Amino acid sequence: MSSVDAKEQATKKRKIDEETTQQELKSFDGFTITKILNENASNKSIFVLGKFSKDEKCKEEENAVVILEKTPFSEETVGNLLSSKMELSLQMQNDIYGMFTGYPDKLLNGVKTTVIYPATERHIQKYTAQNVNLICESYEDYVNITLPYLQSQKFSLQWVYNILNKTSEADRIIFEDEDENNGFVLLPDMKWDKKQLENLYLIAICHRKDVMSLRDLNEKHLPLLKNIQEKCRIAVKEKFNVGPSQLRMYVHYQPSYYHFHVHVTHLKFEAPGIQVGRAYLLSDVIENIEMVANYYQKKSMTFSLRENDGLLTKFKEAGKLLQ
Ligand code: M7G
Repeated sequence: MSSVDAKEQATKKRKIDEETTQQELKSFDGFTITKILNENASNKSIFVLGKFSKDEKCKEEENAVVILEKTPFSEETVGNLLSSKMELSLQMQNDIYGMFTGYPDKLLNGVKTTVIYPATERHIQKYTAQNVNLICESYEDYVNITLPYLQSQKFSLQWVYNILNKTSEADRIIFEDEDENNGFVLLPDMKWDKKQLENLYLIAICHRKDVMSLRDLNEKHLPLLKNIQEKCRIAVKEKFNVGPSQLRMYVHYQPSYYHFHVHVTHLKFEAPGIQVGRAYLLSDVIENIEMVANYYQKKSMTFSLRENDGLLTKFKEAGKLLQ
């Protein structure tokens, strides 16, 4: 067997091992917490670094990042919650005011649990609470600093290719346009548990593999961008009865994953990552390119980078920090 074949087989086996491990995970028995990476009281989430104990099915000594999030209430389930199945324990009573802790039925008490295993150092950095710094990147900086760094460091895109070639999440696809230039797959983002429409979060991933980010877009990509905009609007209206005026469609710069994709969220949802300096409305992107074909090869982009981000170090080394 050639060394390329052996490498391919080892990658395949590793992927199968990883998927088996995730599928067979039934509880956190044997999980040890190494560190709390971040916690957020307002959106009721916690980001934990840990390890699974020695188990044949789990790779010893490999890190796992676990994200726990309490999910919003919904009109459909609140009736079941306020029933005889909910046990109440009185915390305090004063006149007409009572404060209780309610213990709902376990089916109504799910916690959205995301497991990234094995987690790489970049995952750990991504989910660790850190100070952030504002960077102003000219196109020249992009070519000289950002691009070389990304080419050496970027996150694996295996999960994206698994979606595009239907080896993962095929049953979750909401819409697909198979065209190799302008086509894309629309499916629920990992951030959405599909329970409430108010926090609808979908992701449209384009089929073509030659667009890393906003920086690569020019007038040749207008048909792709317009196709995503138009067909996502139709698909979301048909599937979820959420109209275009209730949708926020945007791209991130910098994204975490450098294969072009568009975030599609409910307008009511203050999704993580919609802040200024990160999210760019798809409609603005289209219009900017219509006005100036090479807009994103001219425009300086301002974004924040976390303290431990290697890209920040590169900007610091180049003396490009805002003073
Ligand atoms: P991004 O702008 O590259 O980075 O978006 P962000 O994660 O910092 O926002 C990538 C999007 O893909 C995010 O909204 C993720 O939640 C989503 N995502 C990431 N992974 C690994 C998966 C996955 O395996 N499946 C799905 N459906 N979505 C994912």
